[in-house]
Amino acid sequence: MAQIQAQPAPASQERGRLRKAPEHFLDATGVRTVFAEGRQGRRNFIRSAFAAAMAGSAASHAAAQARDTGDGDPAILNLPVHSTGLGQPVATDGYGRPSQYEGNVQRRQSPGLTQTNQASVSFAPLQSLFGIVTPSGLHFERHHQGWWDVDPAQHRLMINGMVKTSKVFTMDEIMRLPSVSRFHFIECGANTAVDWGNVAVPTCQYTHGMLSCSEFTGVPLITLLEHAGADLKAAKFVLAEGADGSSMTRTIPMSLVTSGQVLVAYGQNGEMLRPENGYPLRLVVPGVQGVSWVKYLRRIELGDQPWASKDEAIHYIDLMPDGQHRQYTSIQECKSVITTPSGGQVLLDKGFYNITGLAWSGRGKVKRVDVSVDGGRNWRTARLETPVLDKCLTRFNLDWVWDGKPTIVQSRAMDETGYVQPSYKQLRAVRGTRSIYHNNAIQSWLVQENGEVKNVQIA
Ligand SMILES: Nc1nc2c(c(=O)[nH]1)N[C@H]1C(S)=C(S)[C@@H](COP(=O)(O)O)O[C@H]1N2
Ligand SMILES: [Mo]
Repeated sequence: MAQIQAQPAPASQERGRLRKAPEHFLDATGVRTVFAEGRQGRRNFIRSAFAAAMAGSAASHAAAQARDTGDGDPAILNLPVHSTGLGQPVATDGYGRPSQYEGNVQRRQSPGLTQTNQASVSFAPLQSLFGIVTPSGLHFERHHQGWWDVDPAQHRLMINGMVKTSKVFTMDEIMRLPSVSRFHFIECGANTAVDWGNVAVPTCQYTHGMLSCSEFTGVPLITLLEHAGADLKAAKFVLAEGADGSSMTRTIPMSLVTSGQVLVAYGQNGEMLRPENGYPLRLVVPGVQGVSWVKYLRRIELGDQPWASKDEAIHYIDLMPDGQHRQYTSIQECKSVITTPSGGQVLLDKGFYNITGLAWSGRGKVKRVDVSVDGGRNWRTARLETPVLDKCLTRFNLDWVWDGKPTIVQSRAMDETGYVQPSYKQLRAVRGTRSIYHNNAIQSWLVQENGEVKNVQIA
């Protein structure tokens, strides 16, 4: 059976692939098969794909037979220590850790990006993740002025501007209010930025890894504004300000707030926010680029026009082909990426593979993802795995039998507004080549004859 290696340090990735035994595939298929012949047909397809893969290689055929009969495979014949000895007692450090064999799954800093002392980025290892939730310890980070572990007892949130009375909340007061929990993605506006100019970025961790998805828990901002007696008729915008040295300030349209979507969040994936993600309080602005998700949130001001703060007048603007800048471009448009096979991975053999990836849209739910395995000539509709949620990562999967020849794999997402993810050609026709932010073009991965997967761009 063909397996996939990840580079660098392939061991853990390979183990991950081996966990998917054939029967497991069959059990997990279910709900949304796109094959006209239905579930049974798909079973047959997978079975014959495996048979083809086995027939393809005499060596792997022998190995598979040895595994099936237990004949000669020491991993079957010899009882390991963990089957005969006494295991560990309950973990005593009070907070669990991943397996020692998963040490390669880490957020990483891009070797290609200039790191100033504390203005930094780490990327989430998308190629190693399953489902849609990013484990908190692997959430990407973007700090304009370093991160802090802020004492919640000292932390305050002030609400001022167009309100009856300015109000200051303690964390205890905020956490007594009615809360909601919602799954949303957060994507830095600069995700995939380097690919505007070139394709030197080797892996999907670095091309798309300023993207994460969590269950956030907190209080809708509108609840706090009502407490302060906000003038919801006159106020058109809120300004959100962080308590770190970057003086992060962002204007957010009131319509997003009154719809109840914007949260003042303290929870992430069932526990308090991590310090690097804004502990004890951050703004959650679903669908909007990461920079507006102000961390260490300390102040909300209501006003009737945008503030044009440094983070929206000088930074986070897009240079257009006509020499003008686009400003206040906050929504993250529909986008997707195949995470396996992706740059840096190696397909060890021809045969069956589960193509898998992530799709998302700042305008709502993902409606459809099409996948091409021939450089964009033909497209097949992938299975969207449940749940498919509003402004949230959506996992897609597609069965594929690789014939061993060089080819290009791509995914193209569509959201519920009918918007379709553009090609680089379409994107550059409108936006030129000198933007940094909001690159949502279709990603192409070249699978080479030796199985190595590379980042390429198709005009
Ligand atoms: N206070 C504060 N908030 C901030 C930032 C920051 O540097 N300081 N960085 C912003 C940017 S540019 C992004 S992309 C997201 C990153 O969130 P994360 O570090 O939790 O992934 O936080 C935003 N909020
Ligand atoms: Mo960002």
